[in-house]
Amino acid sequence: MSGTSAASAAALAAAFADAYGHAPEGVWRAPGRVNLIGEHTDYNDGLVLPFALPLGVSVAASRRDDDVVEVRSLQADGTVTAPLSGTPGDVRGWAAYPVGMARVLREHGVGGATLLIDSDLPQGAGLSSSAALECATAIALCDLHGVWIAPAELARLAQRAENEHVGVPSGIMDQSASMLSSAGSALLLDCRSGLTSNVPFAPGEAGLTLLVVDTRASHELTGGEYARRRAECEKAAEILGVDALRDVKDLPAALGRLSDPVLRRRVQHVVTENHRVEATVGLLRAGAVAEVGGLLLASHMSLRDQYEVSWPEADVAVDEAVRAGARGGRMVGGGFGGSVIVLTRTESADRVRNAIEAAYQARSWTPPVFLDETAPSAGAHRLV
Ligand code: GAF
Repeated sequence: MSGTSAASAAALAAAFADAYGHAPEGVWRAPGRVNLIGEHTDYNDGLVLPFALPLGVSVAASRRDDDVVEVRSLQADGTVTAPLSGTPGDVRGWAAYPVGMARVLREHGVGGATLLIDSDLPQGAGLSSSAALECATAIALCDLHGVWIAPAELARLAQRAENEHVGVPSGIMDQSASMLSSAGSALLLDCRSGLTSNVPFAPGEAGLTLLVVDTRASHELTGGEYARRRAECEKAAEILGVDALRDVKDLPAALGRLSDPVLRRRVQHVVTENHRVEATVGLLRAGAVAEVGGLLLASHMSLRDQYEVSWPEADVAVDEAVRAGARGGRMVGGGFGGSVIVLTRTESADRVRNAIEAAYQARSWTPPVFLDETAPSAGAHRLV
């Protein structure tokens, strides 16, 4: 039932009353995201350019005064009740995100709550359903308890909840996109300084469409590959004597100093990806949206060949899209499953979709799902 309308908020409030026997005090919502470009750069102190989707997570909630958080979800069975004083690992699965968030916020004077969660984000599609869940919970809890925390700081606390209470060493991109995005723009975030700037992104005005394709190969950050990439980047930075790969200024010289070919490939990706973010921002600000397609494609090839995080369904979707006339495309998110974006002229969008579907069918893969709504949307906010 999720959605941004007052009607869907009212429906969630009614479901809360059914579930718990009293009305909620409000309904809050936080979006999922697509990352236009800047992949695996956030934990290297680099640049990212995500935007928020119209899809997201809504939370109906009411305060409690017993330092307990009680959560239910319309997408899962059962109720999870956990003390705010609990320890990481004592709650597992989807409930670890809202419970972890509540526990982190407890240090800031936020108390317990009863929550009912609803999501219209596809699970495992790499569109940041976890960050949306954390951020919707965060703004609900802060509002309920009258605690004001700046949105950028809330994004950092949400990242901490995921790192410490779920055990996923994610960077700051997804929570920032969910908290800080504005409608009609992508969010340029400098992950070192925390500075942000809105970059207008309206492909429709240029006769273009950005397709978001769920490849139906499920994405999981809890697997070891994401943590391994982070460790490889930290090792390379240490060998190169820099705080983070963001600081590599002379790429050929840096590559010459690394004897391990794996580390060379990782550094090559991170350094060139930061350049691609800067180039994308320049093109968007100059009104040259169509030219971004080549950078998306370069990003995809770098993620596939240098960073080695792509997957067959993503590679086929991008290849077929380009063959059918798209301007470019790339995998988004952590990798090993999830979604792909494709930038195409609107008049070619059907041909591109058909080409991807036909390629999947020819391989007997689960059909891809094309998201209907992909317009850059507002960050986390209260619905009612
Ligand atoms: C995942 C992480 F959560 C982000 O922090 C980011 O590192 C991304 O993978 C890769 O760019 O979404």
